[in-house]
Amino acid sequence: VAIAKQSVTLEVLSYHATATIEDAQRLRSLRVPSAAHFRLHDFSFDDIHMDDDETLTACIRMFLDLDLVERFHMDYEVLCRWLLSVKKNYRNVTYHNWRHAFNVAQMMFSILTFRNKHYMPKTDAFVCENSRIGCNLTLSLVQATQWWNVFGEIECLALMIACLCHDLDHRGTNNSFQIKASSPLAQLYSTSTMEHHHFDQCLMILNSPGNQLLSNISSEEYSRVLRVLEEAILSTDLAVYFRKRGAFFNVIREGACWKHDEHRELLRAMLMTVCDLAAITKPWEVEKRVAELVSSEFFEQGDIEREELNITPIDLMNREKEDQLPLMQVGFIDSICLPIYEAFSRLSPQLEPLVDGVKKNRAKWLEIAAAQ
Ligand code: 5BB
Ligand code: ZN
Repeated sequence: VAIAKQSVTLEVLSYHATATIEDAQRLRSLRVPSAAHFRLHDFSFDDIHMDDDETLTACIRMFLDLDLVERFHMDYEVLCRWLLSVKKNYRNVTYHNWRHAFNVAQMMFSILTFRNKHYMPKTDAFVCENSRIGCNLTLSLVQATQWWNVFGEIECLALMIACLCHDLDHRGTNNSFQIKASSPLAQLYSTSTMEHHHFDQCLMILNSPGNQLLSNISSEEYSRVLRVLEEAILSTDLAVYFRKRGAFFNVIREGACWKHDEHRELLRAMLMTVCDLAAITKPWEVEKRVAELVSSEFFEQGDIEREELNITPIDLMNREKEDQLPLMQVGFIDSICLPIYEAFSRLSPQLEPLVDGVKKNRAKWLEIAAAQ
């Protein structure tokens, strides 16, 4: 078993290529426009009009504005090369490609950096008032400022890397496909198969010469970043979301205190889902376009299942059942999306636009379903 596993590991892990120094130097020479120029703080952000260079300089802008480059002594050229390598290790699949990863990172950035309406810059300590579980710890600025201050620099760094890397080397097929096809990946990891692979790919890039973004931080901080990073990427498995969300809703109901590691860990996991699914919160034109990409990728998996595995795909992946899409989206919204966006909007009223967006899209999908 050990030897079989070793050869599967080699087969899976041997493929990967990083960006060239020349490409890194070219990116390094590009001007980096402001966050305002790219509208990186907008929840309704859309990347459709951006070229690939712009997506890369926008990533640099997010890292600069979060102060990650300064704080973690990142070499600017290494940052450029790392970003290019991450992009390069996304495949040209219909939905789970670089553009998806970039959009997830932008949503994380906009959530980490929005400002509270009642921000009071002169006060730097608040009692943890929203806790009804007897937490008397003093929280710095939590009540008054953004989520950035809840997590701190280390966790923000890990979350941003996680967003950019969370679907690395996705093949456009889901976990159950890996199992059904008994792919090498499924032999390696029996649960959260793809997510484990995304994390492996992320580590491989971070360890590649010229791409070692975290080489200038202490070993204690490095271990912590990797732990948070792994949890965050594994949390993008919807099965993990279903497993953890009950505990998260309980914590919110009973009074969360973000000084508690376990509460913050749940919060980070749920936040990854919020960002991963954020297309469902976007203006209708964006949501419609993205849903078509998601749907096409599902159908393409269905085609492979028919042709290569000789099985009839489930309705979700069966292009003959295309007319079910609008009602599936309503089901997706009701069972998966609305509960989590509503929970976050109760934690931060500034996130209410996300819930409004989901509700508007729900009405649109229902309208289409009714007209059929
Ligand atoms: C989601 C869980 N899945 C295991 C079974 C299907 N469901 S669903 O019924 O909630 C569903 C979700 C059905 C259809 C869907 O899209 C049709 C275009 C979706 C859906 N999922 N719609 C979306 O707009 C988005 Br965004 C998503 C998330 C897509 C990524 C999910 C990848 C999971 C791989 C295991
Ligand atoms: Zn994703």
